[in-house]
Amino acid sequence: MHNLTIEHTPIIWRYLTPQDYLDLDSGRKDRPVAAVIHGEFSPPDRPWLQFHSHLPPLDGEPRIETMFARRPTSLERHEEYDLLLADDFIVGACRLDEAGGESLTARSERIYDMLFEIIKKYEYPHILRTWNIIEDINRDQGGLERYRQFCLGRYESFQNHRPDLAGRYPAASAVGARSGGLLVYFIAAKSPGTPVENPNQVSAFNYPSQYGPRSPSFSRALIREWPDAGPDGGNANLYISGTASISGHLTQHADNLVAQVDQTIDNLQALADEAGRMSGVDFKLRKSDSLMKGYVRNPDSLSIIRDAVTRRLGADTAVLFLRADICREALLVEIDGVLSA
Ligand code: 3EB
Repeated sequence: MHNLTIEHTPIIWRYLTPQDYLDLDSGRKDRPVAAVIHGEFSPPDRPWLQFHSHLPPLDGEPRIETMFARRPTSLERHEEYDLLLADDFIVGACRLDEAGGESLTARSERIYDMLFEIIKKYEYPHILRTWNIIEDINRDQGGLERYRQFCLGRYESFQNHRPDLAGRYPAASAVGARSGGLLVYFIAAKSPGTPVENPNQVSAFNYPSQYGPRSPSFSRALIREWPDAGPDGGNANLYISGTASISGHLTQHADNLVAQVDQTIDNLQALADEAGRMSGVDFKLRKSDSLMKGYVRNPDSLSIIRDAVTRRLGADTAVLFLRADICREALLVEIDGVLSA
């Protein structure tokens, strides 16, 4: 079905303004595969995945996080999920709203069941990266915080469908929105990546039970080397999970924004170093084609956080700051991203 001369490239990420996004030409060589819309902007349908994150950019300007790849693609729309199929990877977006009496635990298990059924049916068995956006993530419901319910349902689904992935989970982020129900979007591939753990943190899947009845099912980062080089000559992506001011398993610097940023960036650096040690690829945090997202709990803290991040990462690294809740009450900021090398 696909063309015989497929050019493989890494997935390339960009943050676009609405105008640049509207100007995208679907005939270009690097085709858009997915667009995560942050903020209020509703573009017309295009032949790739488009959906809203429910996480508004803190500067008030909508931004479209667009993924490109030099591949033939096709789009499928379903009632509860949309899917973009490329040749050796897919990007999916699964949604469940808050209607009905179902607990978030049950809903989280069901959305992961959906994900596992998709990757089985379409034969993309390796989940590289997930993003989990959870309405009202810190609210207690029926005696258990919704984030902890989410972790419980996700864990059950992993156990039921893919017990082989225990300890080899995808990279992930899990943050809170004010609306939108439950959104899980993901990249899965025909061939695997390499999970990375942070030597300075307890692996999240080994967190003790004080953080909830089941530990979070994610790896701190994941290395993916694609078959051929992208426009800047590199062929590797490092997907870095949501990273915060945690060392060991303990939250650090509960009341100190700048110290939380510093601890977070130390953790990001530790992951880039560890990924480099494992793969021989030189992943750099300070680089113009690194793309980071900063999740900020309190909009009033944006300027302090942004200054602290810029002091460490320099002005070349693109960081998009979004309003989001974070899965531990004392965490004020979390950063994730993708590095290319
Ligand atoms: C942490 O390090 C912060 O449950 O999928 C970060 C990234 C966090 C992913 C998840 C949670 C998740 O524990 C929280």
